[in-house]
Amino acid sequence: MSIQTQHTDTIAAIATATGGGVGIVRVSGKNLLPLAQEISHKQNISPRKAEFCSFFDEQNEVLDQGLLLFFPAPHSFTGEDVIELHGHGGSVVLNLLLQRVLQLGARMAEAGEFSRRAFLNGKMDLAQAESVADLIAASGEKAARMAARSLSGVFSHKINNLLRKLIDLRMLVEAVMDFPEEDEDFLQNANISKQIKDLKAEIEAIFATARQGAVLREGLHIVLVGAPNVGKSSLLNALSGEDTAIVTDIAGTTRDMVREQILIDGVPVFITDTAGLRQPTDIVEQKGIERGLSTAKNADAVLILSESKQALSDETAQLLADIPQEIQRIFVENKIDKTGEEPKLLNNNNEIKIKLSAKTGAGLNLLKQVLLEIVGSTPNDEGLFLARTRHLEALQQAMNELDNALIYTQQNDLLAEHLRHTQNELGKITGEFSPDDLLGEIFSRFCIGK
Ligand SMILES: Nc1nc2c(ncn2[C@@H]2O[C@H](COP(=O)(O)OP(=O)(O)OP(=O)(O)O)[C@@H](O)[C@H]2O)c(=O)[nH]1
Ligand SMILES: [Mg+2]
Repeated sequence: MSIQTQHTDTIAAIATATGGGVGIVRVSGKNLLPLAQEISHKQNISPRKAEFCSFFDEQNEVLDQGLLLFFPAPHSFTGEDVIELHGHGGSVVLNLLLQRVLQLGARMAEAGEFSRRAFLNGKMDLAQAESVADLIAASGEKAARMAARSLSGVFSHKINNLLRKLIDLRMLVEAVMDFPEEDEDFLQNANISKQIKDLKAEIEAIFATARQGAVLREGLHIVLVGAPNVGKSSLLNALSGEDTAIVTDIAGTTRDMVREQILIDGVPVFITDTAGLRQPTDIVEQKGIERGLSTAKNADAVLILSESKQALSDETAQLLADIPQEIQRIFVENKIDKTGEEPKLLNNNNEIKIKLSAKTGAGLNLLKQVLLEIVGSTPNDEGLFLARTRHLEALQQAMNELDNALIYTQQNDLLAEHLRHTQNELGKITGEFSPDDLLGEIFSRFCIGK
């Protein structure tokens, strides 16, 4: 069934997590006043006003008491009639209330269906709808604040601004195509190339911010690698403040990956400790090392550990050669307490080196600071918004299309075509040009009741 034809029936779901003091059953559909009257036995229900009432079952027995809220269309979250029944939060009583609403003609809402209706009824665009899910799932305070910013339209506003400029440009080009004999030099005079370059620069800036937002949404993934016994597991434990990984002075202690999630300044960071790199002594160790390698290849950053004043092992140098260039490398020289060095952060041509001690904790703050810099998280990150990989891809494609457009500034038909593609790509972010199956995919990842 296509999404467009789905949103005529009445949907209902428990909108709150179970076990709280108050629980909410939410209903959305057309013409819901009779349902509200039936369940509450009240005839006069004022829009958007909390009504204290009893909720009744079909035998006119009281199921629960609470507040009823009625939001007539179009002034509601979904843009349809919405009813909220605020009862007690126990899961049994909430389910009874939900059953009663289903009996009165509603069906169970699918995951994300309320938000999908809000999107389809023009209450919010796709980027905003996605930020609803992100706000609920936010793993840290920063991510939550940024999701709230996206929800309020900061990101969408930037995209719509770009779209407006792009449409102006397309109108110019298409006008010249329609009346070529009148405006031979018109495009030259309008300096189309410069306008395209300016637009691309704007997208680039938004891309940079969006990428930070995407990292914050997903969290920063870092992997600890290095020779046996350099202190990888000790560093994991020091960062997390827990004894998660086993630490011994036996080389080859860690044989499988150990993961831990921490928050640095509200930013979620996922740390993976790996088996020390050396010629494996058995198949278990070999598998452990292989897994570590493949995780490192997909990380946002790898921390390459060595002991202070000692060279990298051959195996570690080999691993470095295998890791894609775009993955940030941070060289950590551990155990400075043994050599008596001071904690230090060195940055030579983007080669970052940190001297620290996992044992005493000296220099750990320098490492945390570097990790936050990778996320681009500055104390003042007001302009940031939460973004998804999907958004980054669309922005990247839009930039590619503008590059193509720049090649064809002398060939109006091809120029027009690439500008049209650019607009399609940007439109995917706000949902203007998103096909049904993509929408289904996006909303199915929401929770029920949202
Ligand atoms: N003095 C000192 N000792 C450390 C420090 N960090 C780790 N160690 C010691 O070094 C030894 C190895 O530490 P681990 O954390 O197990 O090293 P690893 O890199 O995880 O080793 P594998 O799991 O075998 O690859 C242990 O005896 C630790 O106590 C440090 O900063 N200073
Ligand atoms: Mg270890």
